[in-house]
Amino acid sequence: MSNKYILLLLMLFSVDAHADDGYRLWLKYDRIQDAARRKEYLRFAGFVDLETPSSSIQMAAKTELLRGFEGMLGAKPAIAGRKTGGIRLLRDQHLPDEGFRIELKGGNLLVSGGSDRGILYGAFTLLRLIQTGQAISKLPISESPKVQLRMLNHWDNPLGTIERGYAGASLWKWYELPEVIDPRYTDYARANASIGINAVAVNNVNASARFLTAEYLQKVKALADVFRPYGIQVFLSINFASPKILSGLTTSDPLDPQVRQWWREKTEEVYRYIPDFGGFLVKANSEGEPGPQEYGRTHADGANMLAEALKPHGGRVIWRAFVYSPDPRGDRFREAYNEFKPLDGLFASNVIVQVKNGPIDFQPREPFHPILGAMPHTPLALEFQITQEYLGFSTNLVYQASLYKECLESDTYAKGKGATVARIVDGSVHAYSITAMAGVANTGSDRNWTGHLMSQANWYAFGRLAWDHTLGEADIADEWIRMTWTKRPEAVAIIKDILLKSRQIYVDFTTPLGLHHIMGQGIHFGPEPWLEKSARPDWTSVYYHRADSVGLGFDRTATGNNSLALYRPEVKQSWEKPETCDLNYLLWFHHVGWNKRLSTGNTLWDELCTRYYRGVEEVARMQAQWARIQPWVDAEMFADVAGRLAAQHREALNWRDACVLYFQTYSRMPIPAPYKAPERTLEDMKKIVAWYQLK
Ligand code: BDP
Repeated sequence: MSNKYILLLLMLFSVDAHADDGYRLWLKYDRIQDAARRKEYLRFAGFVDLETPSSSIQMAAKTELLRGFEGMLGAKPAIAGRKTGGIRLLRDQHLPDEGFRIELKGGNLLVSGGSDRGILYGAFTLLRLIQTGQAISKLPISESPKVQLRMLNHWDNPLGTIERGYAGASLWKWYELPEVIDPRYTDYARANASIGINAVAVNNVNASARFLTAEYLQKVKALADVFRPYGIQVFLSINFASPKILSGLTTSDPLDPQVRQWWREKTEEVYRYIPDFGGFLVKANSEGEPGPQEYGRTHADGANMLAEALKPHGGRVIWRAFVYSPDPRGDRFREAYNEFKPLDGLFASNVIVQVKNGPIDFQPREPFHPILGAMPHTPLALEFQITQEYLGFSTNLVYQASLYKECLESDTYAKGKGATVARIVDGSVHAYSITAMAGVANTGSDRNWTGHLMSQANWYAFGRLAWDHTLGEADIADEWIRMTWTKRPEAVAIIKDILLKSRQIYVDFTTPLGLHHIMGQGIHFGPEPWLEKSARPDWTSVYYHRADSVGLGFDRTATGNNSLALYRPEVKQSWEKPETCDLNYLLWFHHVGWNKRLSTGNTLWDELCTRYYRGVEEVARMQAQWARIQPWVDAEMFADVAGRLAAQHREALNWRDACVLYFQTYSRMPIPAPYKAPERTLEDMKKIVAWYQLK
């Protein structure tokens, strides 16, 4: 090979070495540029000492510290026999179980934890301090999680597809497992541990019974073995009809002795493979999944049967409240409430009921679920969606910490003022014995994990808020940007600004003023407000927006179906009158006349149009802002986001034109100045949306 070629190859490699594909997430550990800061931490780069070298979790903490120190400080702590100038990892029984403290002591950095997990979280926190450029004078720091189970729910199927996944195929390569262990499983576990996630359900809630076969349990065991050193417990979603499907029993009735015996034995088998198995996640009697109601039994009967089988092993049942009856005449808004509220107090002590943040289904904006605060005797877990099923898949930039915080800070008034959703979920309002927060994962086999690079922020923010719901969305964004993109202040400010407004922008160009469930049927992408036929009325759009010649919106007050009455009087009162109802929720609860003047001074029609148009303009503004950060961030990552923003702009225009043209057929009013009527017709838009759905 000639020298010229060698030079060319070298050049190619060096370009490659700088290009970033996002694989490393927020755990980049690139060299710290600030020399003073580097020096501060270099003082402790001598060694990492473990209290218990045989502990695999402590070892994982050490490995991570070595990796981080080498990357960020250019020093691998490995000096044997030194007493000062290093890091010591230690257990301290006075600390809360998963809590930690980081302090300077005896010339060392001391990371103590209430348990090995606590140590691990302390180690990752120390690395975050260095990564985000914090001074060592910030120490000491003590933290402990507010919620016990901080969990990801993967909706992954045995054949490698992901229900509502937009970042490639499943991370879990079931065909290769248990023999082949993809190193990516470890990187996945590291990322989770770095934000305090300590539990994962690896398979879809629409569960294949296959996951409980010996063949699959061996595969799941292989994953559990990789996750264990990172403090992550594995759960499985189960199919309630498994006794029938797998063993040919004639029934799956939870009160049938044979069925109960089947679950006891199956559970014992699971624990033989995975001694620290977390438990079962269950979707039952919902959207066609089997469940106890088929046998005239209740959700509590079903959950308690599983709870009994899990109890001797310390396992838990997470029973989902996302149910709606096959009878489509009621309002789905009330279904979970109607079915679960009467069961309050009837669940076994190792059952937790998992509730979606809103009463319908992960819409871009929902009022908090009315059951939150209404079950004082049953621990309730909160389920958020991290994957962007209703938030534009992986072409739309939506920072969901804003959505999570809005829900967490909503006041349920369960015990008077201050009973926020966060305080219901962390157990402080009703003294729940188990507490949990789950996020439906957005990870997949895409090299950058989440499809949209900016969606990594949602995984990150979910974990941070599950750890500590009092953190602010801006502070979380700040940390994430510094670790993922750049520390350059101008660029941090721009990216943060984009993140913080992105969710409202998405709401504006899709479902402003409390519109909901008007997206494309089935795929849940793009607009389809005209949808009027489906298998059930509550799967259409017209069911939810109720547009007519008079106005728009779903009257859920006393003059309508009165679902609003499910909330405490204080909450109800705040949304009861269209004049005083928060505009964000207006059309969730009211049918409002097109000419009704809103608090903005505009009529409903003008305000609706304004928001659709403004939403599109704001996407263009995000594009312009993004263009300004180019000099300061990785070129490959920059270009990827720029491309997705352009796609988002195209999609936002589709939403705007489809919705204003469609609603105009009812309002019969012109598009208000200064906006111009769409150049496309409603028929054009229907064709485009049909194409979206490959119909
Ligand atoms: C809906 C999804 C569906 C899920 C369901 C659930 O469209 O794919 O199975 O939620 O949460 O939003 O069970």
